[in-house]
Amino acid sequence: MTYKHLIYEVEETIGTLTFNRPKALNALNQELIQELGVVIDRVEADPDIKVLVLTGAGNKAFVAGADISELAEMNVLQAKQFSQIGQETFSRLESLTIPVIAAVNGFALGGGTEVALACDFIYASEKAVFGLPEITLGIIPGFGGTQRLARLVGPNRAKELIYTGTTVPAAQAEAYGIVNRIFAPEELMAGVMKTAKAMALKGRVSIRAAKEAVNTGLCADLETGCKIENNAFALCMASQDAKEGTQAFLEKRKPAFTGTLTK
Ligand code: CO8
Repeated sequence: MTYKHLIYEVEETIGTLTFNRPKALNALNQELIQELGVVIDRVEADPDIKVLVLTGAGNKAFVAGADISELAEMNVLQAKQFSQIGQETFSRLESLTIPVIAAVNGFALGGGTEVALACDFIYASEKAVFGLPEITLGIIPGFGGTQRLARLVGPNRAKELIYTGTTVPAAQAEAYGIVNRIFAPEELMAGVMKTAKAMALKGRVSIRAAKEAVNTGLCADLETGCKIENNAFALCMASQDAKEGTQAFLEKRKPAFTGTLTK
């Protein structure tokens, strides 16, 4: 299947989704967000995909935000609906049961930072720039940025960035905890793929359980979070992978995970 604004490729067990509107610095228009939803459907339905990577076409931008030329023409209801569809799509991305890595290769502004924040973590090129500059357009982030950035870096840092619209280079974003690792531009994808492949070899059930425990637990108090972890841990113990992983350790060999539950 081909897309107008995205490229979706699969190599072995790793899917790579490339935002592909380089002339507009990969800005998110309504069609692109709809296509993103279709790719998420595909990833959800494909048990062979173990990790999803997001990146941007060209050497300048990951995503330079929502498409400002479209935004400028929207009335209140259209803008509200676009914000809601974007939020829902990014939440679906966040809720995928496999790891999702943002490979941020350039500008990640507005909706670009927002979609990267919906991924499990961010690896960035030295050239990457992050920020929520919507305030300079007389608006605010509308794809979950006020919520995810505040949860990640704390409310005070998030408010400073959002109220001023300041953009920050990769090194600053790393210091704030937005970015996990920084690479030379030509080494970014190799670094991302190395981590993706390492995660793809792990058990699907335990990866899913770990992601659910962290994500769902973060929305709860510590006691509830620990109960969520406890249930997720017990679920892992029902998997073939738990038997295989522990047995492989005892037999001093590498585990071969299948991602299946026992009956
Ligand atoms: N939307 C549409 N087109 C864009 C966007 C964008 N967000 N960003 C860049 N472009 C286009 C430019 O218009 C230009 O097109 P053209 O060649 O036809 O003139 C082309 O991309 C190249 O851009 P520049 O010439 O501006 O390149 P520079 O290197 O000079 O600057 C920047 C690069 C700094 C990234 C600059 O393009 C810029 O500031 N872009 C806008 C960044 C921004 O403000 N992003 C936030 C957008 S709002 C948003 O994301 C809200 C999300 C929530 C929406 C909720 C739904 C209602």
